[in-house]
Amino acid sequence: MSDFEVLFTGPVMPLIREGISARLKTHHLHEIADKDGFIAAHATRIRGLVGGSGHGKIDASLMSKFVNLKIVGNFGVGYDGVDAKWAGQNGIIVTNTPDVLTDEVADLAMGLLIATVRRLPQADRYLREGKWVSQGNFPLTSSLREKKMGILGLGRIGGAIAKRAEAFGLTLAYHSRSAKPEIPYRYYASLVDMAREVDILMVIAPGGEATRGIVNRDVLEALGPAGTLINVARGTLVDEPAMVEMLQNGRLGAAGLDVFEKEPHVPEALFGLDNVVLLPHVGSASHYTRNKMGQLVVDNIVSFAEGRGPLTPVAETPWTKA
Ligand code: NAP
Ligand code: 8YV
Repeated sequence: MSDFEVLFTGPVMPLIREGISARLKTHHLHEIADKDGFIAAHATRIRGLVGGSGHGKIDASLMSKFVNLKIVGNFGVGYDGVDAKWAGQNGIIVTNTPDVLTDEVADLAMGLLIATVRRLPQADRYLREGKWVSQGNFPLTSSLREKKMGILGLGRIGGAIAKRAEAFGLTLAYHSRSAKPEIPYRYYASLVDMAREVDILMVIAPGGEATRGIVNRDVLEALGPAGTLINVARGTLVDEPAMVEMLQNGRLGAAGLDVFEKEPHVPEALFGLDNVVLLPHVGSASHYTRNKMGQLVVDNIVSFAEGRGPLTPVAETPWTKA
């Protein structure tokens, strides 16, 4: 076995644990009671860290404890939990899991959209509570027919959502930092202008400081009482207190949310609202796709440790063969 040692910063799926441990020496920080003692004794031997979106931050203060750190493997395409800028400045590669989850998340986004507009969970509750018998038919709902959807972040997943939405007959527009000339949908340089023009705002841009609160009160006002917000990106993109208040007072029509600012904690005020559909961050959470993501984490770390380079380094930490 090589002298390339890897530290798991939190619990990982067995496929990752076994896949990396079969090739490299591994340690499990979350299973060690005296973490500071372990780091003091072993820090110089650690070349790789593996964590993920749900496993706490991998920030500069953590990475800087490991002077020989070379690679951080992130379980997820979104790597807002890793300080990739600092890693890049300090010669550390960060890898993520793009592409293998794109279709799964796009499917979930469309499912959440339909569930929100056609009120599927509410209809399910209505039936279970015996109201179909006691009160008659479930009230009519809003519709996707003749509707416009604006996509915030027309990247890999946003593009896959757009493909599906076209098949549903939606008229599409998008907002991102730059227009994409090859894309046939209308581009809005201003998010608030797009929100004013559409019925549905689909949020699927990266998290992190650059997008914090980008879906602000003005954007939500522009979307308005008949508007629907779907967020499958990160909770940090939306001004959550403003969103909750506006869903309560009807200034925003409805919301379908897979992500929240302080996961797994969700504002309790949302639980009592009838115009929201809430999911516990399950965009990529199928056995099939999580296995693909896990394998990509393993392949990145092992390929790098064996001198073949990372497979999917993030933009801030490009890799060039020495
Ligand atoms: P991607 O291919 O990098 O696409 C991101 C898009 O966002 C790009 O089109 C980019 O276009 C745009 N963008 C970036 N920064 C922006 C900004 N400041 N303002 C406006 N637009 C901006 O990423 P992806 O693979 O589609 O993934 C997107 C995100 O989805 C991930 O980062 C992750 O947070 C989230 N996600 C959530 C789940 C879930 O379970 N709910 C699962 C997977 C991913 P420009 O460069 O032109 O701005
Ligand atoms: C998470 C995600 O990785 O890929 C992303 O950016 O949000 C998800 O697929 C997943 O929740 C694991 O924490």
